[in-house]
Amino acid sequence: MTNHLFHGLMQKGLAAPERPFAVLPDGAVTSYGDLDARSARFAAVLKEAGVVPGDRVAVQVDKSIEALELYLATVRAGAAFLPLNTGYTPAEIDYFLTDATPRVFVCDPKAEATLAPIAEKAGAVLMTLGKAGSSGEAAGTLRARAEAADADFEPVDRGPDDLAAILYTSGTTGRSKGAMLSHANLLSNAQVLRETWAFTEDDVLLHALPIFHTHGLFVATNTTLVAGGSLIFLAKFDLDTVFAELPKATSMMGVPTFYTRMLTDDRLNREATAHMRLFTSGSAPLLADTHVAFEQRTGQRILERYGMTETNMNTSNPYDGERRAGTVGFPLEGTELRIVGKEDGKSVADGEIGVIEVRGPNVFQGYWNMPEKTAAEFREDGFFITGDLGMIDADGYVVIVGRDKDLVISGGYNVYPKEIEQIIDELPGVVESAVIGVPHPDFGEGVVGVVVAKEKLEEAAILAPLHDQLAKYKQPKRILFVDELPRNTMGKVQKNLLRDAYSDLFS
Ligand code: MCA
Ligand code: AMP
Repeated sequence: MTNHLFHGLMQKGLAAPERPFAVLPDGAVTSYGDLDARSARFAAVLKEAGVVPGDRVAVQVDKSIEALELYLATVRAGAAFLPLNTGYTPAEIDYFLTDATPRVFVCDPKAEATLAPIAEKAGAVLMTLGKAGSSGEAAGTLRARAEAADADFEPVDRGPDDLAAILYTSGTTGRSKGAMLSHANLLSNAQVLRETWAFTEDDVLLHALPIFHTHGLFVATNTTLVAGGSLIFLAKFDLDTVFAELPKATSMMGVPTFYTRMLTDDRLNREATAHMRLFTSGSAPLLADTHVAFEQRTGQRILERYGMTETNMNTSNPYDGERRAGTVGFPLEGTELRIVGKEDGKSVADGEIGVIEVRGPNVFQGYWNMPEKTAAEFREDGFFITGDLGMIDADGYVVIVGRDKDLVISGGYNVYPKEIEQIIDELPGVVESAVIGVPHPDFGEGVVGVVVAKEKLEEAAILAPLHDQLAKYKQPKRILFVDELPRNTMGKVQKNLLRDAYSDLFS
């Protein structure tokens, strides 16, 4: 039987099961054969728990090889993988489980007691998955059951259009939307990135990204899998570990904060990076200054690319050829990209700014349970409206100049102001609020709440109630009080004026 994504990703690995798939800093190796056997066992456990093709398996666990095995197991069992940011609070998890109604929810053993009632309410079977090397209760129920399970689980038949994953992305209306990604969406993008970036079985990718988003899970992991390469798998981005492991790597993928942090460290120099084949950056704009500074220090030109949860990767600077700072390069093979006027939706001339729209095998199937939102974000001819503003320069490079959507990107994580404003506006003593992003030396943009209060309030009066409701990265780094918010003649809050007024807040 054929499982489009599983077999596509594992083709090289299954042919060479002894080859390493992932190496941990402590030297522990997971081979492709291990990955195959363990994902089979996990798939068998999922099936025993009642998972049938089309079901969702939601997962909020610390980064580990087992979590990747669970991703492949879910695909193998014919279900859709739904990874959740480990920073999400129980209140946020409640929303996702209620909306997605997964058959199974897997969490960390330490979160089990808190999340059990939420899983029960959503009708999900709760299992736990602990850190590698842990034993007993800390290892979790999933691993314990897997030990007794069959390692010959036959991958469930799934075609290119079947659902492989749902990734939630916050929305400008404040409610998160589940982007439905098919087997073909994920496999085609991994294959095109392997070709574009020349990944082979000799590649060793330094993996320091989280694995609950597109970048760390699909761009980094799937591309390595289709190439039959291997990962140096780090728990998180930490400068000491990155510099210790860099000599063994051939390539690294990061968000701009990785590169600005590396630039603050004297260990970054030509010698430390001379053996590296490729550094890529994405998820947020890489400042041209960072690109230039990195090249001056190392001789390496970072390759910037552009994507979205809904579309996977859309464009990339060339592997061979000029990697132009401040641009995201050219549309990937098979992806069409056009720039249209915001009002009339008609293509604009090259060099003019408009909204970026894309179409291709990489573009998702729609939002889970939200047909109206899906319809609103697609044109009749199948182009997806990204909400990013861009232009095409004289040489065909795509330049992202801003966003038509109200979005802040902090350290590569997306923060939708509406979600935070809705909570702040409900707090006692608050008249209204506007959440903005302003330049931040470490995170690129820092989240700031601008609040109009009825009475004198302290920052803590606004920040404290957010702790239980919002993941840490969404919580404003500062709250500023003003007498009124600037508005245009239509009554719309002029966030650009606020951004200008507070542009130096973190400098
Ligand atoms: C951590 N904090 C943050 C962030 N990360 N605050 C705002 N934005 C963040 N991104 C908080 C911590 O909770 C802590 O708060 C304080 O900031 C300092 O934490 P620190 O130890 O410096 O953070 P860290 O653990 O080192 O994390 C920073 C990081 C991480 C390494 C940049 O955020 C990260 O791995 N980002 C990658 C995100 C990513 O993978 N995005 C891809 C999305 P306190 O001190 O108060 O406790 S996929 C995507 O966008 C698409 C589709 C694409 O194109 O790729
Ligand atoms: P996400 O919600 O995580 O899917 O984030 C997608 C958004 O990240 C895009 O719509 C862009 O606004 C932004 N993004 C991703 N890569 C880049 C890049 N290289 N430059 C600028 N913005 C980017």
